[in-house]
Amino acid sequence: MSNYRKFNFDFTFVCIINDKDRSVDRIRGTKNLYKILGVAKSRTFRVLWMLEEIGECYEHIPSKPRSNEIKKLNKAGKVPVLLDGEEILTDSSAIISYLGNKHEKLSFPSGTIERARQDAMVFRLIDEVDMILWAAARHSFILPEEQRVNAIKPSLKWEFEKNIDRIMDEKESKFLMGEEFMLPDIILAHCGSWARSAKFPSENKRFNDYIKFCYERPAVKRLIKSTP
Ligand SMILES: N[C@@H](CCC(=O)N[C@@H](CS)C(=O)NCC(=O)O)C(=O)O
Repeated sequence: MSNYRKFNFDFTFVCIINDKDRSVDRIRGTKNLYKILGVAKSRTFRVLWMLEEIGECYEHIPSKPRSNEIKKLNKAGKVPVLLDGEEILTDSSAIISYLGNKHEKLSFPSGTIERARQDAMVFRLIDEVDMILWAAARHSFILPEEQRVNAIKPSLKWEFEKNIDRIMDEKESKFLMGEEFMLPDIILAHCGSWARSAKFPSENKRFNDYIKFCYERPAVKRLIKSTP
């Protein structure tokens, strides 16, 4: 039995978006409606963005990391968490890859060379971009105060910029995987926006133009308007 089946959730706040006719009743009755848990100002944004891009209906429950609601679904207390029926899925990159594969959008089919390159890009972004921002966040407000090392930040900043420069130098087309917007673009553009709000902005002009371009997509505009 999955964890989700064992718990009877009574979500206190449910925000429903991506409902074309705004009918809450219609949405509630929708079979296979995704539920995405996690505050939008977190990696949850990547999943919300993916769901908006692929046009799937979902409920957004803006639970906080480490909240009891989240810990019941993910013992690590981390967001995002996606509920697909009774199945519980964690990790933003794994979730958007799953959605891309399942709905055959924003992702190359598994077993193809293009998909292997897409996966390599996702893992690279996690290693070289996400992990650096996360280390900076941990040493700012996540770790217990006595474990934080402020002096690490200039080094992280330097490494972040170096990695971004290299990724941008290698990017030959409009988007990371070519002329089409694909799921690795969600991860990188989100990291770019996260870096800015973490006062970790890149000075790479091509990168800044790329983030702006990605954030101008209708899917993001809808999200920014409707997420708490
Ligand atoms: N690799 C995971 C990381 C998830 C994660 O660390 N989420 C943060 C918010 S963006 C969190 O919930 N942190 C709470 C904690 O670390 O206790 C993902 O991409 O989803």
